[in-house]
Amino acid sequence: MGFLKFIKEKVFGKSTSQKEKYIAGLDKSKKNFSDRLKALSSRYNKVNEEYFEELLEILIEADVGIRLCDEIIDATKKEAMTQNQDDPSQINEILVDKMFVSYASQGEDIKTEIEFVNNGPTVLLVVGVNGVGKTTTIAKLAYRYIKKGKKVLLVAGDTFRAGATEQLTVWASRLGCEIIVGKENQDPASVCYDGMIKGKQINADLIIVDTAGRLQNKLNLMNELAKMKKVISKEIENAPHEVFLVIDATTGQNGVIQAKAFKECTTLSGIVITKMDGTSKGGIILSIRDELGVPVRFIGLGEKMDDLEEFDLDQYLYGLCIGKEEQ
Ligand SMILES: Nc1nc2c(ncn2[C@@H]2O[C@H](COP(=O)(O)OP(=O)(O)OP(=O)(O)O)[C@@H](O)[C@H]2O)c(=O)[nH]1
Ligand SMILES: [Mg+2]
Repeated sequence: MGFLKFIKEKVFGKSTSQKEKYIAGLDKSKKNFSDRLKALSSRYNKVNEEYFEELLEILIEADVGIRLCDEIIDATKKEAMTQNQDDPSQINEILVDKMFVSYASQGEDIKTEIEFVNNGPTVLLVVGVNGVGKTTTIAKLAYRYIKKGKKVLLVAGDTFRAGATEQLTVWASRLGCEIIVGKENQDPASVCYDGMIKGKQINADLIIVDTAGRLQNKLNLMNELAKMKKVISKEIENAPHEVFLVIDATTGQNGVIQAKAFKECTTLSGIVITKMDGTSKGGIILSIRDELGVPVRFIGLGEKMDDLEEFDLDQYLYGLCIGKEEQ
């Protein structure tokens, strides 16, 4: 069975609303990737070295990342030799299969949802550079877990950017959840402290802490995050339980560089990739996973509150490689 058929069958039994979101959100990426693969295979009768060079180019332009691109192409060539295959469309299927394997072989951490602790609030710290979509993602996550019956408290730890607190406050009132805010320029760690106290007092299930997106220098960032974490863990044992780094998919390989810098500053338990709907370079997900080894937990597929989906490799490959035309 061809790999695309295999993906179709796997996705068949999954949530259709999720499938539609993935298809719509990955439409631009699909045009830049799978439509180009198809166009390429129609220009060749048999594959040759030049064909593989063009394949490599398509992968690179999808932002898969050079190291991983080479690895995928090498594996595709090897498999083609083993199968004695030179039909271009079959080679394209082998390529997609190798992309799947490259992601799946990074480890069995299929966990995407936040894991709640048994007693007391679970704390999630959300970090990332300016404008990547942290605050929006926090609102989306709060919406998701409120819908699941969890009591959520937001903590506006970004006290530096004018308007940041207001933005989160607007979301909190729309979501109908509580929020702890600080004064302008108040030490974010002290806002965290207030947040933890409040979370325990109201028996929150989930406390989500927003942070400022400044990355002037690594030492500064490291110190600030360490201070926030220290205050949080002093009030709530083993907290923060999760630290999510938010990356904007439209920033391409720059996002990967940012991610590496953050990983050096603090322990990350997951990555959220936002604005997938706004990029044609959906291969960024594979690249991030390859270079960081941190699992992608959620992806943002639009600006609305429910435009956040847990990351699902099958749905992702379906959206990237098949899309709406062939449903
Ligand atoms: N299309 C699209 N837009 C998004 C997505 N996520 C966030 N945005 C938009 O990105 C912009 C920035 O989002 P914010 O949530 O304010 O980003 P931030 O990281 O909190 O920014 P700072 O607080 O300035 O560091 C907003 O206009 C959001 O609507 C997404 O998944 N898709
Ligand atoms: Mg923000």
